[in-house]
Amino acid sequence: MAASPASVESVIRPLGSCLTKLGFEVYPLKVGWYNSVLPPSLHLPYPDDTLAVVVLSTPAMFEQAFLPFLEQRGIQKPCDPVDQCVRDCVSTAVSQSFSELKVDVRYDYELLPSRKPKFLAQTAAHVSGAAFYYQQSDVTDQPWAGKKMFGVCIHPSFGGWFAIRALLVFEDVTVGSELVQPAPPDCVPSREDRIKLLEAFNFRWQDWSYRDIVPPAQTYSERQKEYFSTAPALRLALLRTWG
Ligand code: GSH
Repeated sequence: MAASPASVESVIRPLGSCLTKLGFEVYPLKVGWYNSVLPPSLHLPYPDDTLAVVVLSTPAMFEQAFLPFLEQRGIQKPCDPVDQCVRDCVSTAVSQSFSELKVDVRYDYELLPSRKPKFLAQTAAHVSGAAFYYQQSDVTDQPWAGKKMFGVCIHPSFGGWFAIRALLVFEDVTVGSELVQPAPPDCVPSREDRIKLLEAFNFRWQDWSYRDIVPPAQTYSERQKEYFSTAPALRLALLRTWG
């Protein structure tokens, strides 16, 4: 497909129209934005101007896609219903919208033979402008005495109440200067709040308080909270109690 200003729109519009109603969001990026912040061993093997799209699930995904998916399909073995649902939604949207295009679809749960993740989800979200990836290095004068602190992405509308699900690389779509890199909204600008965020995420992630570091427009429903706070091995039993 030739490079043209319509290329980004002609990918994002049909993809968004399939996936938004299912509770997902889609953000375009150039492969070069992603590769430029990573060491060569983690690069995506495509030219810098190749179009990619990062797919996030918002709180609505659970009710709009996941529960209907379970209702229709039942639970298949091996039992990874969330991953199955995301794969079903994304692959249906891709095959319906782009039967002519080569799309390399990488899911957050997939590993390469080297055991490295197929893509770094938080980096992709950050460079696309979808969600700021707060890392240890974003805190000046760190109080943690050399301890490793994991970073976390915060979405401007949903705080931590979202998940990064997939990266789609449109192998034959190249984009030029018409796609301008947006800065992700820095919704946790102060050092104090960044410390609070990283400590809540690293030391108390199970209480989910880090997700409320900014007032979220929407959080997970009580049912969704119950589902994700249940160990995966016990979720089937939980689903049965819901009938
Ligand atoms: N592989 C299992 C499945 O497919 O059902 C588990 C999936 C799962 O629980 N994924 C987590 C998730 O969706 C990690 S991404 N969490 C939602 C969240 O933490 O916001």
